[in-house]
Parts: sequence; structure tokens; C-alpha cells
Amino acid sequence: MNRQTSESLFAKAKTVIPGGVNSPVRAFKSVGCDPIFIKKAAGSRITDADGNEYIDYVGSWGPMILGHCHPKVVEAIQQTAASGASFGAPTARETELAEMVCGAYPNIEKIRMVSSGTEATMSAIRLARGYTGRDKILKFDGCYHGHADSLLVKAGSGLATFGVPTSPGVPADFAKYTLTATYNDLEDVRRVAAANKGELACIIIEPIAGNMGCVPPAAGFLEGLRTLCDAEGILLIIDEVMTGFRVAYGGAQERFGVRGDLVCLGKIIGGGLPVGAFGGKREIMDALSPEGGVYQAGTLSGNPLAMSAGIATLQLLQQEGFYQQIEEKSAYLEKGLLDAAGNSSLPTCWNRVGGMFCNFFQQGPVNNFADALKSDTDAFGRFFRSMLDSGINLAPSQFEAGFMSVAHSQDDLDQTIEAAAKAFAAL
Ligand code: HOZ
Repeated sequence: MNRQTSESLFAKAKTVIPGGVNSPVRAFKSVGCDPIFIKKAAGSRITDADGNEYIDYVGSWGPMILGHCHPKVVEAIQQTAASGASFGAPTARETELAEMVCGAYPNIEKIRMVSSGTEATMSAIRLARGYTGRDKILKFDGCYHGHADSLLVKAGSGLATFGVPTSPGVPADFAKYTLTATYNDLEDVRRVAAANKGELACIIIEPIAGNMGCVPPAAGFLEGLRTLCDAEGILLIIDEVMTGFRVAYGGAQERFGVRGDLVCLGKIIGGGLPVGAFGGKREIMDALSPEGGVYQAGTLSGNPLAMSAGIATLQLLQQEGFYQQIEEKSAYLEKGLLDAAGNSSLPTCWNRVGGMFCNFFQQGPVNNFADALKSDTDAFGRFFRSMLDSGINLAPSQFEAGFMSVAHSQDDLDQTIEAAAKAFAAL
């Protein structure tokens, strides 16, 4: 496959952008080839700068559950843009999207819009600290909640990809307030909570980890966190930036029946435009400025274009049978890939929840970050490159998740399975 244009665009980008990319994993550094530069996308497919077309399972890292360029979302953005791209002042659309989100999550009584998932988690943690009067927070090894200082400790995603789980530049004095525990290990969480009794403001968790590959919660794990938080006056922050409106209309909390005190959202609620949000119980949210003293602000918060794209997207997700379609397509792909993996001499295992999944290059099971790190990342790189050459775009890291859209056709899925059979056989 000719990728000369992408290669020269990458070379040029590297002269003015660190690593040639605006987010590290996009550089394809861990999969042994240069990144493809994207020219356009429609439905399940993206086209690179050389005109090569790929079936896309990155979906902009989650938001494109409708597929790329859904006509209703494009129309909403175009119509809104015609009357102004940004005002830095309230609009009715912000309340409309807020009402839609509150309608989907019974534990979100009030919500504030921001511009990214990073802003959402960073602000939710400040709010949890301000509300409880406590400084320490607990996160899980391998979970990624954006790149705010206090959250770049034993983090997944790009940090796992590049083997630097705690970033240089985070002062030890900041990181000391961030405690970590093992995902899916309730005893470990209880141990940390007991050693820091009365000092933990919050526990923040990805209810389905999506940044160490895809790792579902073990039975009873989320319930156990809820019980512990209630007993100890700790706020439970459920980071649904990736899973919100993805694994069910009401996200992982609807799916597993466990509710957070605060919830972080992003990705799908912006329909592909830059957005994030955090919300929760009225009493906690009212501690935010200007009602309360915890400060948080943003010129582009509640941006009209992002609100319009989000509203149009959520309207479409409410169609009868939408999540059933995502489930059926994902289950079909799962079966096909598991069969295809039978051709491989290397062990692989598969994790999936709804339209979010990952193929680990190891025997498994993968229940936490230490398990995920046992994967054969060289084998993943070979598999990734073979799939790319067959026209399948996967996330360029073993430690990221894949995403299904409703636009993936039967033909797309069969082509993917065929490409995977070839890639596994050649490993
Ligand atoms: N680490 C992000 C996904 N988990 C990557 C986002 C991006 O590169 O756009």
C-alpha cells in the first residue's frame, strides 16, 4: 500500500509539532510504522492522504458511534455555525444537552460542560476535594483520566504505550496526594482506604477500563467501591468519558447498576467535536462557582457547535434497537476474530463490553494493568501492520480499545475477519 503522501506529511509535521502529532499515541511509535494522515471519513471508513481507504475501529477514540459524518450531525453543525461559532455567553442549547444527559443518568442532577475529558476529570477532582475538605485521591493502576498532573500517576493509554506510567514534569509534591490501587482488587482498595482513613476525597475509576486495552470490571467490584465510599464519606467519581452513551444509553452505570456521586463524560456527547462534562448530585455540584467556592471556567465551555453535534447525536442514539445493533455487530466481530485467532501459533485473548473491545496478545485472562503488561507488544505491532495493509484501521497500541459504530456493515465485519485470519496466520 502506497503511503508516500502520509510519510512526507509526517516528516513535515515533525519539524513544527513535537513528534509530528498533537497526541502521542497517534505517532504509531509502538507499532513500528509511520502514522497515516487522514483526509476524510464517511460512515465506517476513513481515507488517508494517499487515497487509501480503511475500515475504522478507532472512531476518533470513541465518539463516532454513529459512524463518521452522519448527515444529521453534519447538518446540525453547519446550521449552528451559520449563526456563530462561539459567544462565551450562555445559549439555550447548553440547557438542552444538559437536560438530555440528566435524563439518561438519574444520578446527574446538575452538569457542567467543559471542552475535553481531561478538563472534566480535573474539575471533578477539584470539586471532590473542595466538597469533602480532603486532599488525597485514589485512582487505579493503568486507568487513564486525561493528563492533569494529579492523574498522570501509574496511568494507562499513551503512558502505558511508551512505558512511562508517571510523567516527568509532575512534581512529587503533587503526585503524593494520588494513591493507587489494583483494578478489580477490592481488598487492595480497602487496604489503601484504611491506611488513609478520613483523608480520601474521592475514588476515580473507569467503570470499564479502556486505556490498558479493554478490561471489564469483575463481578461485585463496582458495587464494593460504592459500599466502601458510602461507609467512609469518599466520593465515587465514575469516569464515563469513554463508556458514556457507548455501552448503553446510560453508560456503564446503567449496564452495571452502580452509580457515582460524580460522573465525567466526553467523546460521544460532543458528536466528534471537542467536549467534556462533569455532573452529579445537586448538593455537590452547587459547591461550584458561582453557587459555591470551587472555581472552574472556560471560554469554549458549552460551545454552540459542540452542543449542537451532541444533541443531534444523542437524539439518534435514542432510536429503538440502537444498542442492540451495536451489540450484535460487536458479537459477530468477536466470534469471527476468535475463530481467526485459532490460526495463530501465538496465544491471544479477547475482552469486550458492548461496542468496546480489545485483543490481547497473551494467554490471559486480563483483569488489571499488571496482566495487560504481560502482552506481547511486538506481536501486536506485527498484527497491527498486517491489518493496516489489509485496509483495517485499529488503535495503534496494545493498550487502547477498539470501537464499533452502527455504520459498520456486514461486509465491513467480514472483511475485517478475513484480514485478521491472514494476519494471525502470518504471526
Ligand atoms: N490516549 C487517547 C485515547 N485513549 C488518545 C487520544 C488521541 O490521540 O486522540
